[in-house]
Amino acid sequence: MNLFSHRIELIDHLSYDEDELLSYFKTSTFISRYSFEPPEAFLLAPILWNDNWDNLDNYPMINNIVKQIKEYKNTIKWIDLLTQAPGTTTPPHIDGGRQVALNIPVQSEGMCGINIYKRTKNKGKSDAIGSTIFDESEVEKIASINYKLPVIINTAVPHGAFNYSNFKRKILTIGFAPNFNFRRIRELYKNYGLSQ
Ligand SMILES: O=C(O)CCC(=O)C(=O)O
Ligand SMILES: [Fe+2]
Repeated sequence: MNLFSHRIELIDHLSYDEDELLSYFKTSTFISRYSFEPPEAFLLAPILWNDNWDNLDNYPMINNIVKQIKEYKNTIKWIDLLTQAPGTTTPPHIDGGRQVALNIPVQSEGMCGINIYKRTKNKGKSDAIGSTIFDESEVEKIASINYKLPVIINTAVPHGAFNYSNFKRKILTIGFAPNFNFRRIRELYKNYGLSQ
């Protein structure tokens, strides 16, 4: 068991076309549902909210990806296109509305990825979408992970994104329903195959 096995896990057998995913970022309207500073540093364009599966008809490659995930209609609740501005970080936070996410890098050049922090008893501050935001000084960083392949991430413990490159960073982020935690989703993946 490696040090981060309860925080992040590589998902190495999904198949998808990156260029097609990239094209969705051009057509979507970006709405920031985060209160990170500056707010435009980290934009989430919602594709699927609360099981509104009809929306996916407009995004065939995303449809193709979710169909590779076992029991997707029971487990997946949110799908967002996330764009992070060059030279920005997001503060340490715990996600609102989900405990675990499958993040697929779509455009990820150079030094960008996530920071992982120790658990904390600190209460942090709530933001507009129910995430809990911490000051950097309230938490201890344990790792920076520059990931270029799909991963599942434990978003119920403090984490934050960084993009020290000169390019926009773009990821597809698939949020599981809040009753599924990282361990459960990882077990689905390890024991039965997250994909079907
Ligand atoms: O940008 C990332 O890789 C992680 C972003 C994040 O905070 C999340 O997916 O919950
Ligand atoms: Fe997050």
